[in-house]
Amino acid sequence: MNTKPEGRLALVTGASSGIGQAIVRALCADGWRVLAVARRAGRLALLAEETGCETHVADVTQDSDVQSLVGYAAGLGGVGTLIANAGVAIGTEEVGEADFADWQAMFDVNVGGTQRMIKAFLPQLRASAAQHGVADIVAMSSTAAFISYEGGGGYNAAKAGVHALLGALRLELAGEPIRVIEIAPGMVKTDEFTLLRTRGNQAKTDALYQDVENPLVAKDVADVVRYAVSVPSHVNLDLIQMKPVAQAMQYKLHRGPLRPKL
Ligand code: 8X3
Repeated sequence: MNTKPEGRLALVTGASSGIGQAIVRALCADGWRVLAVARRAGRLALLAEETGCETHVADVTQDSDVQSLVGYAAGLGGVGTLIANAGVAIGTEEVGEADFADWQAMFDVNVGGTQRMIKAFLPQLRASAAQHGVADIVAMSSTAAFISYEGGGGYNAAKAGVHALLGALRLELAGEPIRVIEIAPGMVKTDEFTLLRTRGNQAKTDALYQDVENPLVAKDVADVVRYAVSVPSHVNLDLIQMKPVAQAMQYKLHRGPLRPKL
């Protein structure tokens, strides 16, 4: 039997844009109560108007923000599904050139934000698991966690860190009915991710997606998340790697139409 939301609360970080926003939409449509979390209040307000989600402004790199978020979520009955989606890639400099401040910022959001949220919400997740028989931790890594590429060093390291901590967590939670689900997307076309990575260079951003037939979009990833949290509670889709068909791997990106070889 598929796992139903049953009034449980799903918390989504990085909810003001891209994949996070799409996850909020998908889970609300599936009947979840959703708490959308991000730094940008205005965007959260629009999302709440559209979907009926709850919202709370917080920066996952700030302990005090996360603590006030814990209190807010407790007031809503506690979190049963944590979706640690907030992530960022900054810059494309090579290892020998990069400014460590950029790497630090990536580690703070991707690794630190994920760990901080898991640590803060484990008590609520455990309480929800006790009540419903299951709780979920979904975290966004990337194909970049597994395959390095030139100019990706800091992001590769940050996402490899996310993958590594989830592996440890899954072992540490063995024996508890808590699923640890890692989603590792490849090329996803969203409004902000690559633009931020290229420091606002629109031409460079457009060039990346040039002639790629159907890169993944945020909704594709959201649909996988909604599926992963809805499968029967004994099924743990522990690592899901997803890429557009045009991307066999980072280095094998097909530009132009996809055609069968007849
Ligand atoms: C983003 C995927 O291909 O830019 O997480 O590394 S990629």
